[in-house]
Amino acid sequence: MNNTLKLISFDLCPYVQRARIVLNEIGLKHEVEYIDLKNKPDWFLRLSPTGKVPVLSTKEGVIFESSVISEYLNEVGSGKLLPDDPFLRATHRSWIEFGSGMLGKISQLYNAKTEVDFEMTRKSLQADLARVISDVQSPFYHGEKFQMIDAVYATIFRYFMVFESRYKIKIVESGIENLDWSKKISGRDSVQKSIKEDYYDRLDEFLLSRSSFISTLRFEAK
Ligand SMILES: N[C@@H](CCC(=O)N[C@@H](CS)C(=O)NCC(=O)O)C(=O)O
Repeated sequence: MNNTLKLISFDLCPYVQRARIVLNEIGLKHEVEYIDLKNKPDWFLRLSPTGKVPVLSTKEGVIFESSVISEYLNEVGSGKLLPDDPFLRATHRSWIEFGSGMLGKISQLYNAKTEVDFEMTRKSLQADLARVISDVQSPFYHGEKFQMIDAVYATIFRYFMVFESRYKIKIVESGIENLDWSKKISGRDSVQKSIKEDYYDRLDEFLLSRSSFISTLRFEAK
C-alpha cells in the first residue's frame, strides 16, 4: 500500500508538516500534491469535507485531520511514535492537542491588528511554551526517542525561528536557537525534509502579507 499514499498539502501548513514528519520518520513512501488554498481545486473540495489540508489519500479512501492521519500512519507503519503505556500515550495526545492550540494562537498573533492584542497573544504563547518545556525529558520531549509530540512542536518552533531571525519577536527569552529541545528536533532529517527549500522566505512573505501589527516588527523593510 505504501506507494499509494498521497498527502494533499499546502506548502506553509504546519498541520501538513506534522503528517509529513510522521511519514518521513516511519519511512513510508508517499507522494505530496500541493494545492493553492486560495483557489481550491474542485477535486480537492470533493475529497475534503472540511476544505482543509492535510488530506491523506490511501488505496482504501481518504482521511482528514492531521492528528488522525498521524495516528493512522503510526499504526499502519508499525511506528513507535506514541508511548506503549496507555496513560503516557494519553498524556502525549493531551500535549499534542495543546500544541494545536498553540498553532491557533500563532495565527492570532500574526493576524493581530493592534499592539495590545499582539502582546497579549505573545505573552500567552510564552506561558504555554514555558509550561510544555517544564515537562521535557531531554533530548526529545520524552527522552531518547523522537515521537509524534516532537513532530508537532517542530512545526511550532519553526514559526518562533522566523519570529526571532526576521522580526523583533521573542517567545523564549533566551532565544529559540538556545533551546536544546528545539535544536535537537529541528536538526532531524525527517523534520528538515518536511518543508520545501524556500519555506522560510515564503513564510516571511505570508506574514508580511497579513498587513497586521507583525509587519511593524520586521528587522528591515522588504
Ligand atoms: N484541524 C486541522 C487543521 C488544518 C488546517 O487548519 N489547515 C489549513 C492550512 S494550515 C487549511 O487547510 N485552511 C484552509 C481553509 O481553512 O480554507 C488539522 O489538524 O488537520
